[in-house]
Amino acid sequence: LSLENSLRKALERDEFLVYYQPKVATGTGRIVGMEALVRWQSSDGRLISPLDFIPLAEETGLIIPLGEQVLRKACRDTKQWLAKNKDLVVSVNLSPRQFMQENLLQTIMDILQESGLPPAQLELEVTEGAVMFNEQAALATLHELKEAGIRLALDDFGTGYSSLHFLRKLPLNTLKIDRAFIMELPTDPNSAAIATIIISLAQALHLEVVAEGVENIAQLEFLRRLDCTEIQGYLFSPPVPGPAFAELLNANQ
Ligand code: G
Ligand code: G
Ligand code: MN
Ligand code: NA
Repeated sequence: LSLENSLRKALERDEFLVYYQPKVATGTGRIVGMEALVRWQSSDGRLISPLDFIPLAEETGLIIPLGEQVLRKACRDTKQWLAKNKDLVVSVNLSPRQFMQENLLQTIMDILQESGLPPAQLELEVTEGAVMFNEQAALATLHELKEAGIRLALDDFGTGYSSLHFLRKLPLNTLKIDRAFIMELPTDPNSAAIATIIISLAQALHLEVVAEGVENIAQLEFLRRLDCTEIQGYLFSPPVPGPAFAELLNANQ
């Protein structure tokens, strides 16, 4: 069976799970949101990383139905968890192909309506690559999503084009600093300089800024001194299944 056929079967059998990784306010340690990250639980019970199937899903177009399943599950789960924290925001990754989809806004609005999740509790993570492909269309789509009350984050900032042009043009709420720049903090002077500049750039643009891949206290303290709004990483928690995330929320009251 080819991987493509396996993916089709997996969609029919509902074998995709959504894990959640908390995003935490740097100052208070409070969970302010979480990133939804898909996993494939194959019929033999193995958990397969998105790195091993997202590229093919993107190539074959299967990312469209897969992305809808992820979004639907993430919105349903988050709606339940608002009872524990009414300010929770769930961040969902949008691939370039999903982002170029004709009826994206309507699909998302339908899922929000069906789940009862308010648009302001959903954030979509896009990369510069997705925007580059057709900048005019992308800008129009982002403005529509923003006007519908949905939040927008630029993911993996620093690794792609890192274009100031995009920062000026896109109606963003959040900038996510790629893990590559966090990894060697605070000892590597170049990483420290770059992280410092990205954070002050975000502040000057009135964007929230999330540091990804925070694994230790030294990194946390460096980011706290710079007033980086939020952190995400193994230091606080790896991505976990929904029920485990609900437990993290309970313990974080
Ligand atoms: O969770 P993990 O670190 O294994 O994720 C690996 C990569 O897969 C990350 O780059 C992440 O953005 C991507 N990814 C995870 N879940 C999704 C998803 O639901 N949609 C898309 N498009 N990408 C995802
Ligand atoms: O969408 P994005 O490419 O940003 O995906 C985030 C990826 O980073 C996920 O695959 C997630 O599992 C991974 N990740 C999250 N926190 C950490 C961390 O602290 N260390 C490392 N090495 N990876 C992380
Ligand atoms: Mn992401
Ligand atoms: Na990233």
